[in-house]
Order: sequence, then structure tokens, then C-alpha cells
Amino acid sequence: MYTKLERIKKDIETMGRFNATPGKGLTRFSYTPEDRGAREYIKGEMLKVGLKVYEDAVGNIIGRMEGILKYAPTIIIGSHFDSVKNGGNFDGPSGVVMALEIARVIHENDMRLKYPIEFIAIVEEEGGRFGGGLFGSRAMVGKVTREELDTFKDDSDISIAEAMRAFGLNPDRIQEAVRKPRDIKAFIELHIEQGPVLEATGKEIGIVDYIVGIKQLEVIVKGQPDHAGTTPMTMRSDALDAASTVISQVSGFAKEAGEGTVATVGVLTLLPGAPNIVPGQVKFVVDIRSRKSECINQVCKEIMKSLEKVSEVKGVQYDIENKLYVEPTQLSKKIMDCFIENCKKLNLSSEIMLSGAGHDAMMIENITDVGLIFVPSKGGRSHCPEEWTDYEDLQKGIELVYHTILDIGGGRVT
Ligand code: HGY
Ligand code: MN
Ligand code: MN
Repeated sequence: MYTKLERIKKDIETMGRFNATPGKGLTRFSYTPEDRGAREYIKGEMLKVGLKVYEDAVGNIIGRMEGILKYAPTIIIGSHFDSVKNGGNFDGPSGVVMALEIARVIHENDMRLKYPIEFIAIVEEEGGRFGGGLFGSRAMVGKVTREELDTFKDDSDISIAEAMRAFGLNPDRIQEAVRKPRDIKAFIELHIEQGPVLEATGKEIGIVDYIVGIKQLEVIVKGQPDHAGTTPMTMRSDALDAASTVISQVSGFAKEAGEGTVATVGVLTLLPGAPNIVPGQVKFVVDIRSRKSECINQVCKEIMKSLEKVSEVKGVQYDIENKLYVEPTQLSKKIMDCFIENCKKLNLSSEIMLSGAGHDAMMIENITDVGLIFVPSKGGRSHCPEEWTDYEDLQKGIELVYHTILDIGGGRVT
């Protein structure tokens, strides 16, 4: 093994300390003091191994190592370093630690590769603070609009633009984060599986062939707040009564769509929010995923039909906003074959699998060849404090990526 287990462990544990909810899982939103702490650690580790470190216009951290071929396209490796609310230490940081550890191995073995390599830590993949998601990688492929920076807001009504300014970034320069396809040779991400498959099959590595398409619909149902005691049931416009009728049908719509389609309502807020007031307004977000976009569209259509019906019957209005849509993504066969070859060489058991989770890889696939591998999640748990991956399992994944980028990058030159 070239990688060092204790350094991997130290990285994960150190990054886990930059947390807004200690004792209740990890919460590290972008452009916050927790982001700042993790960012300074990552940059410090990159500088220790001689990387040229910079932050792009949206705050993605990039450590660059030149190759022998001066103007060759770059191989980028890494993942995101923000988290969901009350999440775990491994979702995202596993891929950042992969990048840091591979940079250390190349540095301490005095290696020079043909192609330049960039080691990256990406911001706001989860959308935990502002909604949407895949923000840092969308900025890299030119899919973030300046207008979005003003309309997407956090729970304190701070927009992305305001948060960026407060963090020292200039929202008017986001286009500078865009990467040109001709400048990138490949992007490789390592991520925890976040599901039960690898543990159930006893395989050490998941080689991802497809990532599901994801659509997130934000629905606002507007009724009329009224006194809960004096307003007869036949004279109410109860926004929650209407919304809950639709929400209760969402899982059925997903099952009817088939093909492993899933749909989740993970955000539900109501106003004014008092026991003796008929709910006047309800906001909920539906997250719909499938390997087939037609299944996603079918679930959306059913939700709209149900909203139409309920608005007539219950006397409410509704608005729908599409917060995120990413097509199902097929990853590079060439890179998959390289993973398979290296799993055989390294005697690692592996299986080809679908990713039900979204990843930056699906966004960066718009500009280059992309590969994504999984390492096992204990109990298949993720997006919760119980999230765990054994360091030895993470190390195996890092070794695989190390050998794979040597192959893609034309091997070591010195
Ligand atoms: O939602 C997802 O699948 C990812 O964790 N952002
Ligand atoms: Mn996640
Ligand atoms: Mn993730």
C-alpha cells in the first residue's frame, strides 16, 4: 500500500471537528465558520505537499500539480466538503481525503506524472444551506446563473450572493469558475456508497455506471389562516389539509412509476404555525429520482394533477418551483474498465452499480470523462450521525484511485 491509514483517519477526524452541531452529527454548510475551518485545514495540507493552491470564484478549493506535459489537459480528483444538516463525517470528505492522500503519496515518492493533476474540494454539493445542490460543480460547468445567487436563500433569508460576499467572494465573477472541456482530461470521485449494497454483497468497491436523474420540486400551497375554533370545517382553506392530501400520494406515484423510482418529501414547513390557527401556507419539497427521466416526469405529472384537483376541492392556490433537475448520467466506460483492471491487480472485489445518490461527478460529466467509485457504508446508513465507513475500506478505495490515475495519466515519468 502506498497510502497511510493514520493520515486518512486524521484527515476525516480533523475535518469532522469543523461542525455547527457537535454531538448531533455533522453540519457544515458552505460559506460559514465551519466551512472556513475545514477550508484552512484542506489548504494547509495541500500546501504541505507543494501544490499550487487557489479558490475559484465560488470557493471550490483547488490544489494543482503540474505534469511533464506543460499544456496537457488536467486530471481532477476529489469530492465535496460541505454536509447535510446533522449528517456524517464521510459523505464528501472521503473523496477530499482521497485527493489529499494521493497528493501526499505522489509528493513523498518524488513522482512526476505526464498530465497535470488538480486535487479539489467542492462547495455546496448538498444544497443544505441554500437548497438546490451540486452548486460548486454546477458553477464549474457554467450551470449557475447570477440570478440564482439572489433567489436561493438560507433559513435566515440570506441569499447565496450575500453569503458569498460576507465570505470574501464576489458573486458577480461566478463565470470565472467555469472550466473548458478541452482543459480537462478526466474527473475521478471517490464517495461512500450511502446504501446497503456493498455490505450486503461483501464487495469492497462499487464501480458506478449510472447516477440517477434527480428533480427537486418546491411546492407552496396557499390557503387562509383562520381561527381554529370558530371557523367551520366547511368554510376553511386549510393549506395543510390540502398539501397533506398530495403528500400522502407521493410514495404511491413513485411505486407506480417503477424502475426503482423513489420520491421523498424531506422538507415541510407551515405558517403561521400555531395550534389554534388554521394553516395559511405550507411549503414542501419533493425529491424525485430514477435512472429513467420518463419516470421522473411521470411522478411530476401525477403530483401536478393532484395539486390541481386539491386546489379546486379545498379552495387553495399553489406555486411550484423546479429547484434542481439533473438528467440520469452514464459514466465513462473507459474509466470503468480502468477501475475493473486495477481492482483485479489490487485483488479488490468489486461490482458495477447504480448510484441512487447524486454526486458532483454527474455535473462534471458535462465537460469531461468521469469515473466514480464507492466504498462501503456501515449498515448502509448516511445523511445521519450514524454514518460510518471503516478507514481500511476507505484506504482500499484510495489505493484504487491512485493506480487508476497513474494509468489515465500515462504512468509516472520520474
Ligand atoms: O442528495 C444526494 O443524493 C447527495 O447526497 N447530495
Ligand atoms: Mn450527501
Ligand atoms: Mn455526497
